[in-house]
Amino acid sequence: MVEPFEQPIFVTRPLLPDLQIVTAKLQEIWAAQWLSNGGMQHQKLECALRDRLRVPNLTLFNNGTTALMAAVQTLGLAGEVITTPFTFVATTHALALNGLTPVFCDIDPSTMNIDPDQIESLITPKTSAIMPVHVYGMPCDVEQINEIARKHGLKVIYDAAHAFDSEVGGAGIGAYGDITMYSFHATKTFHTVEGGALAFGDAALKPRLERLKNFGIRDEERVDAVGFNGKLNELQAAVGLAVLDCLDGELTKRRALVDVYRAAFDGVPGLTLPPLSEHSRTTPSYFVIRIEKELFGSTRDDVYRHLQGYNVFARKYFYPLCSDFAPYRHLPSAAPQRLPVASRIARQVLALPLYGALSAREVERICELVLATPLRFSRGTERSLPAVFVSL
Ligand code: T4K
Repeated sequence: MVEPFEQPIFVTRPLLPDLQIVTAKLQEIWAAQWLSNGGMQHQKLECALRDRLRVPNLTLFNNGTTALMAAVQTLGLAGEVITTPFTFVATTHALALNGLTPVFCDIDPSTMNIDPDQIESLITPKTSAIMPVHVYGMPCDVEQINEIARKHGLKVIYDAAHAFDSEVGGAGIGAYGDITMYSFHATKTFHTVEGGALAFGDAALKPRLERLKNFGIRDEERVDAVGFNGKLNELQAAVGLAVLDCLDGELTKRRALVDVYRAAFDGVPGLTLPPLSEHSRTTPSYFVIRIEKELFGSTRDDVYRHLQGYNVFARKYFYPLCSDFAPYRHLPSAAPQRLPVASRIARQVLALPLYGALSAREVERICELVLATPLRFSRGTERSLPAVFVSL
């Protein structure tokens, strides 16, 4: 019998560095009397992240959404951009807010990323770019996407909001595409409270991006682009430096918890676990299972509600699909019959709690609750718990 958790267990919790380390950095900021507009902490973080992410060029932003918008603007995209409906809505908004038409492409049933085999059929004379997302930190098929883009003369902007630590073929994920966006929101594995960055190969983009995020200002007397305020401030950059120092420990803990989940759910009929790949590395941003009622005996929503009854707040990332939201559902590419895989998977996904401060024992309890759901919500689907729980 599993007792409800005394404190709520959320899908994630921010990585909080030792407060004394943050305070010491705040003292440096106070001494410098420099709070924003590319100060010392900002410069240090930009260099540290460029090294850590192994990318040639990087520029910081105040969040991932403004970073994506700047990427779209600096590449001068127009017309249509092929993207995935299975993402957080900021991906789609970054296109629409810039007057672009998102064209939704169905997803791969295994990786849940944009299905590269379907991209070419969506290309029209109006297509200017592809915007794939490394969903849950799992790399897209970057080689095939790059090949399609090269063949058709399209730009590629990757949304790597979840993919800070992801790699393909030993290279950091930011090495692919024209521009890669990272989000450093508090809920991300690496964060600056709110923040983001763009990584890119072409060094000529850097001054343009820096102008865009600083109101388009060239110098004290010239403004030569319609820019906005996308700057990361010194306090947040300082938090980022402190978070970066403890990130490896967090990643190790999260990967160990992923193993606990995998061991508990391995072979359970109706539960699909995130795929494993020998050629790429996934950031442990989320642990997302897929639940098929016909085999598992309960729906995703049954499990979601059951967990809530025990003070566990899993999330249905990414349901509904972006193509189902009011601003986008009128688009021809948003029709559910054109997105059969994404439509099915969006009803099955459940992101379970994953963060370093959770203990293995807590994850085991969450697994037990997931597996016990049919006993509570459905009749005739009872099954015994795996051996790992016999001692609980
Ligand atoms: N592209 C993709 C693929 C993205 O996933 C995102 C953001 C973006 C682009 C845009 O990047 P940013 O502009 O945000 O940098 C959260 C985040 O707010 C959002 O950043 C993130 N994706 C999205 C997937 O998740 P919500 O509405 O689910 O957040 P919320 O407030 O419900 O938080 C989730 C859980 O985290 C809470 O249940 C408790 C916990 N939490 C949250 C915060 C903020 C904490 O424990 N402490 C905290 O401070 O969107």
